[in-house]
Amino acid sequence: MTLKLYDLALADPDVRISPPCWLAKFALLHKGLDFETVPLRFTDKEHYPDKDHGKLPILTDSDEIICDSANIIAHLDRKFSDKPFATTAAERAAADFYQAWLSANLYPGLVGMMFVRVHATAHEDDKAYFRKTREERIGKTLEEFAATPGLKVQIEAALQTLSAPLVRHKFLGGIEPNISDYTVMSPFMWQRCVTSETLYETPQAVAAWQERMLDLFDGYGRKAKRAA
Ligand SMILES: N[C@@H](CCC(=O)N[C@@H](CS)C(=O)NCC(=O)O)C(=O)O
Repeated sequence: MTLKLYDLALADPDVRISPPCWLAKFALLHKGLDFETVPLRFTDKEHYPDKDHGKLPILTDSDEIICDSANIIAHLDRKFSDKPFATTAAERAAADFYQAWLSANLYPGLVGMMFVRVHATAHEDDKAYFRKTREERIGKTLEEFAATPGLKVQIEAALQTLSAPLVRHKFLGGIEPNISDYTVMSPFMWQRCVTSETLYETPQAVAAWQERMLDLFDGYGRKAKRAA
């Protein structure tokens, strides 16, 4: 069995940024699997295992091609069922809540701050593509988007909510990390790999949890290369 994760890279092929790619990597690590990552840039589409899908992550498991982080997680959980990502229906329900919280509360502010920074660190050959596709999506320039009033306040409010479970629990999964932790940590890995700037205040309980997440799997997240 050969597991290969096709992983989005910036100008430096060792800087891997994408939140869904991070989710897939945490999932593979959780299962204790050996896997290889293959860096691909935004415009490297001809090397994507599924060019029509055109997005990463993509996992290849021997001859099978699995696109989309949700399908990768389902595939891994089906095939390697001894270490489930969530063990009870309550944990799965909580994971659905955290996914919705990310989309509604954290991502709007974070994306506003991050797009312009991803563009700055993208490969020269990717910059025009990244700007065009993202500006079409947001309906303004990356710079106007980054200047949206209230991004910092929005993120800090979201993090106050996230600190509520983390004041009392080591992980969102309780004593051990589960799929909720991997899902919520993934955008913070995006930020960490793209920029070292302090963009907003992080509550102590959230910062301590992020440190625990960085330490998991022999410090896989902590060791990940960051853009210069
Ligand atoms: N729903 C997909 C989202 C994948 C996705 O949007 N990936 C982005 C990177 S975060 C991508 O590969 N974009 C390529 C492009 O914009 O051309 C998943 O969870 O895998």
